[in-house]
Amino acid sequence: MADAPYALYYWPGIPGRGEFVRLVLEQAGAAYDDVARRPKEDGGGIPAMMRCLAGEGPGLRPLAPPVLVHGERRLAQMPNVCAYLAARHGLVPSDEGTRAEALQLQLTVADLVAETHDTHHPVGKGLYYEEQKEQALAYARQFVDQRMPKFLRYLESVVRANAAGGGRHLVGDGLSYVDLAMDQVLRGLEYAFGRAYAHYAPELPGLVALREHVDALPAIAAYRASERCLPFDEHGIFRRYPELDLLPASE
Ligand SMILES: N[C@@H](CCC(=O)N[C@@H](CS)C(=O)NCC(=O)O)C(=O)O
Repeated sequence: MADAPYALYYWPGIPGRGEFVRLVLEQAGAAYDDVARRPKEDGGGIPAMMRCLAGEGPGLRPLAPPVLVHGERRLAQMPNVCAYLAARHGLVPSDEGTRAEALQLQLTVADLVAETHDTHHPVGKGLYYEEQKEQALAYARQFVDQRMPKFLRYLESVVRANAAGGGRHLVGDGLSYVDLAMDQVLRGLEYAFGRAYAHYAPELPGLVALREHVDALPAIAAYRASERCLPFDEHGIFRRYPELDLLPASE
């Protein structure tokens, strides 16, 4: 089990929530099979992911991807998967209390991811964006004016409070999976809501510095320069729709 290979199941065409798991694996230097990105003929593709979601294989049946299979375990829920990997690869402090704090922050980041997704799908996940454009504009307005700054200012206060102890990370003394997730969300928000990102960035020096630090980590930089890393586009969670890229209303 300790040496069992990792298999990741996630939609093959988008970074999405799978990317948070990939970043932990890449920073850990762990080998993994990104199953659905392999050709169908090679046992990969969406059919392989659907078989996994249907319960084929070991462990608990998951509701939704990303899913990590490791030996007899099959784990889902992005923060849970990242926390599991981080504990195995030294990407979270070892004491119980700090681990719980790290998970709290990762779940908060996951909430921000979900709300960002809802800016283009506020009515229904099963509908196209084009069927909910009017509601998306209203949702994006409150996201850009209220929710995005609420989350980012909170996370900035967390990194600053932790930095007061001499660090530059969100939790603990060193790099954790939460920092990797934060980096990905900042990049995604800048992609999707470039005008709001530019507006709020000057008041977020701790997060911006953290992002620069994570972006420059050799393993992360090498991954992002590789074909393994998929770019953001208008099929994923962080989508750039010019009509939703609103300038925040002045407060
Ligand atoms: N809370 C879950 C959300 C999982 C989720 O929404 N996955 C998306 C892809 S990013 C999906 O394919 N969902 C299918 C569904 O919910 O039916 C997590 O953090 O992993």
